[in-house]
Amino acid sequence: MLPLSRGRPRRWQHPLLLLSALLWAPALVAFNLDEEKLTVYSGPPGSYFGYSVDFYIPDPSTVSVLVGAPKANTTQPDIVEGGAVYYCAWPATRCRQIPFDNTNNRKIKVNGTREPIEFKTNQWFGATVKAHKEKVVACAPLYHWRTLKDSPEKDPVGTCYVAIQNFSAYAEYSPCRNSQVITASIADIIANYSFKDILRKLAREKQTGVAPPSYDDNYMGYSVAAGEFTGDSEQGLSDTDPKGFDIHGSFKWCGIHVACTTQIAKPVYCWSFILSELVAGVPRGAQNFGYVSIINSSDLTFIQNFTGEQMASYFGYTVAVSDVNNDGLDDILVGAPLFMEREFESKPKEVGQVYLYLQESAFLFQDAQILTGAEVFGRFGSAITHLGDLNQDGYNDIAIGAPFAGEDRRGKVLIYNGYSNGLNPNPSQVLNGAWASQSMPSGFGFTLRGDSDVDKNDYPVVPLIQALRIKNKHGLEQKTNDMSGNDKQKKTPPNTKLTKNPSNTSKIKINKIENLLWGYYGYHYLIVGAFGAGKAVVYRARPVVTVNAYLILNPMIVNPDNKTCQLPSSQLLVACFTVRVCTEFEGQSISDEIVLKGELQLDSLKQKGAVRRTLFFDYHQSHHYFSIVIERQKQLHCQDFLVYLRDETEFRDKLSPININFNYSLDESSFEDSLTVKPILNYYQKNSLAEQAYILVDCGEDNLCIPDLQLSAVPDTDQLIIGEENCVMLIINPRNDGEGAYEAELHIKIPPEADYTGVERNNKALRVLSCDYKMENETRMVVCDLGNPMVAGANFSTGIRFSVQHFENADFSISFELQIKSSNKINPTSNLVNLHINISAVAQVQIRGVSHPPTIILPLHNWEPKDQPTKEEEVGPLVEHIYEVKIMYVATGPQAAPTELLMILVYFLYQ
Ligand SMILES: *[C@@H]1O[C@H](CO)[C@@H](O)[C@H](O)[C@H]1NC(C)=O
Ligand SMILES: *[C@@H]1O[C@H](CO)[C@@H](O)[C@H](O)[C@H]1NC(C)=O
Ligand SMILES: *[C@@H]1O[C@H](CO)[C@@H](O)[C@H](O)[C@H]1NC(C)=O
Ligand SMILES: *[C@@H]1O[C@H](CO)[C@@H](O)[C@H](O)[C@H]1NC(C)=O
Ligand SMILES: *[C@@H]1O[C@H](CO)[C@@H](O)[C@H](O)[C@H]1NC(C)=O
Ligand SMILES: *[C@@H]1O[C@H](CO)[C@@H](O)[C@H](O)[C@H]1NC(C)=O
Ligand SMILES: *[C@@H]1O[C@H](CO)[C@@H](O)[C@H](O)[C@H]1NC(C)=O
Ligand SMILES: [Ca+2]
Ligand SMILES: [Ca+2]
Ligand SMILES: [Ca+2]
Repeated sequence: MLPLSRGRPRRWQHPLLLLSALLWAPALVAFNLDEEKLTVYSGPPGSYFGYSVDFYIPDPSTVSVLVGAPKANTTQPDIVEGGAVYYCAWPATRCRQIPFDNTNNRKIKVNGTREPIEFKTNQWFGATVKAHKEKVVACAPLYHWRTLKDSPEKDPVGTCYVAIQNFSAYAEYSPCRNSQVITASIADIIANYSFKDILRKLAREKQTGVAPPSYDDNYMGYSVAAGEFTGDSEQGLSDTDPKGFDIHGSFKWCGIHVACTTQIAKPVYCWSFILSELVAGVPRGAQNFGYVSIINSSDLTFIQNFTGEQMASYFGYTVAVSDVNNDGLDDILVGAPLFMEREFESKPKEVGQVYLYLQESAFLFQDAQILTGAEVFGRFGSAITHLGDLNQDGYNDIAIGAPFAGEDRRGKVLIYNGYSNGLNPNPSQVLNGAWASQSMPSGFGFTLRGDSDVDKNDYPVVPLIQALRIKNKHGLEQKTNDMSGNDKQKKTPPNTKLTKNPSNTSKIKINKIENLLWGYYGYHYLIVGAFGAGKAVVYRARPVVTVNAYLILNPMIVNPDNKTCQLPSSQLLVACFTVRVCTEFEGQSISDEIVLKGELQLDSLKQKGAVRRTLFFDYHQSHHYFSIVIERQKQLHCQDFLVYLRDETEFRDKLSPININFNYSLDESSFEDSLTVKPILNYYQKNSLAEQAYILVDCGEDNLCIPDLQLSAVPDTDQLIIGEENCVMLIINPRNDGEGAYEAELHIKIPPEADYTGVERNNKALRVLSCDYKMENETRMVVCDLGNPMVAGANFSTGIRFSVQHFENADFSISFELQIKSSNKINPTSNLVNLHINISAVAQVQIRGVSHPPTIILPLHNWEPKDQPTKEEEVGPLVEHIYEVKIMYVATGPQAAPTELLMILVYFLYQ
């Protein structure tokens, strides 16, 4: 078990937790486990109920839950807190202890007195529990026994019990001596069980090599999972088992793996195909870097290792196997819950990590995809479980526990959806524990168990066959014989009959079919243990409804002059069109009829408060809410809505498309049944769509207006005289040689010397435009309306007047910048016109000059020219000429001041 605290000063924890809570972005949707209809089981206080959990599905019609409570008191006489496993019927919330062992410690006679040979008090029975069909294995890792040496010692060997046939027979199995990972067949354990023979060894037991004592502290096999990593699984589908380990003639081999360490005995129970491999975590191996080994399950030799990247990160504390990218190859997930993130120059933060190794081919894995915990000391990666395809998208999904994360260290479980390239790095859902940390954290998420096993436990096979029978009724090809009931009839695995080539592709297919069937039977569950609070919570997946929706506008281009619809209760004729909404749905485990809440918005891109150009014919609103009842199997369900265009005088924008938006949600009130979980809309499918209608304008066949805007301009004067109050009129000729230009405007940038004074109104040849003065980004502009649209062939002249007088900073000319702009998509602007008007002045110039020094007498006294002068004085003596230029304006007004200019010319005399 991981230490709860690693001696880090406590005062650190609070501020960091607060900080990380701020950084934590919760998933927006709860997809797709139901967080309302939970089943919460409770155990005796202090019993650590929830430390281990598993499903117990003796037949496909019954699902129940097994919960380990390793500190529970039992009926065993004189044993204190021996630990127990509870059977919890589902969906009832009551649990009862399974009587694996009712006995006291066994005793032997030593020198005439009876002494205990074993010690069950505090043995932690129920620390692990695994079930397969009607068989259950649970272990007591801290079980001690008295060595039969001359000087007796208490040796913590751990022990396991198996129960079979609906808890009607029990047997003990206590294999741990020196080997580290042991596998044995349940059939052998039951057959050879003897209450008296404590040191019994099974003939066909398999174990890893005896490790030297220096490896005792490695925690070899602390976590174990099974998967296929050598590419030989299809042989496992054959009906002859080469190793002869199958029981009851089953095509799947079923055994116990017990990992024996100094601390714990953990069963993994059981894997299916004889040739699949074990994956064992060794969190303290490899000099405390931790590693994970793939172990050949037939001879328990090591095939491949993954090593942790950080010391004491507990890499391998958990391992899980799942095919998350649906390529038919099992992938490995490894948790390192104490991993410290070291950001540049900041203190390391213990956030935890999970590594996903995608299998590329036998013995070959991609570099790990890394998921990092979001909360300091959250212990992200303490538990990882395969969930099956929770959301029914064809990819297996994963749950990861962060048992000390969240508010009050309530614990969190994060759901990650698989996809073609691994796991989606953002969780689709975060489950929060309900129990605040008291004397100890509740540990919500310390233990996780998803419903269907990646190691292909064969219980899904029975529903598979039943489902096939059901499908056969619907006329599907009959492909399988009756495989339900007695295992012995299973001469051939039914899986092989589903497809012609029993290769990887068949495996994919089986995976899909299993997932489908699990969904079909509503069997997607997740059990989360919270042993600190003595709770186990069962979540159920909400069936996923995938809606396909279509929005069809008819006609898409609305001619405003085609006024064929008469508005109800008025004589008004309007142009109108139809909005058709069509929907259909897919989804497993849902009723044959669903109800959607639909919402249609007309002209939805217009700002709030702006005029919506279209309205619903029947409601005179631009918004409409309605219900859609869809039946399965029916073709598209369609509904029509008539929409009309307002009168052209009520809006200006004829060019921008009318956006029509449809969005929908599930009408949850239609799911009356309070027992079943409510379906949920597919989170990865957009639940809104939009289409656009266009107002027909004079834009030719293609209904696309391409204007050809031309602009020219001349001033009515070509001279501006400095000092005078100048008046200038620009005679402007805008032209449209193409199709209509929408919201066409003439933009004139005013130079700083000029001011806008108005539009020329007294000249009949010039059109009077409506113009406005505007300030845009410190630029002064005049903007004139050229029409909406500025029709094809428009060609006229207009006069805009300015006064020019501020010459302080003027150059030799001033310039106006003119352009036509429209809102058309193609060719929206005209040529840019830059109009220069010269500034003229008549001036009188005075120049005076002096030289300094006034005279130089040569040759210079004490001076010789240097061949390679390095200093100024070596070039020659300095001579300065100073000129003063005075510009006196002739035509100036009183305000004009003369400008003076000083020029200094510097020479050096040389020879
Ligand atoms: C088990 O019983 C002992 C004594 O009978 C008691 O002290 C202890 O608290 C009990 N433990 C639990 C988990 O109920
Ligand atoms: C049994 O008793 C004898 C003598 O009393 C003693 O020497 C011996 O160590 C005892 N054996 C054990 C196993 O306690
Ligand atoms: C298992 O036993 C319980 C009662 O202990 C009984 O209700 C149930 O029907 C049995 N199941 C089977 C498959 O025999
Ligand atoms: C059962 O146990 C005996 C010894 O107790 C052993 O010789 C025999 O091989 C065992 N049988 C199996 C199937 O393991
Ligand atoms: C994996 O590690 C184990 C234990 O340290 C070692 O015995 C084995 O040789 C390693 N296997 C490989 C393939 O590296
Ligand atoms: C006129 O509008 C009606 C109603 O939307 C439509 O069915 C018809 O096709 C339109 N006619 C033309 C010529 O656009
Ligand atoms: C005003 O300046 C901003 C930022 O420089 C720019 O994005 C914007 O387009 C400018 N507006 C006009 C009308 O030039
Ligand atoms: Ca294999
Ligand atoms: Ca894979
Ligand atoms: Ca999925």
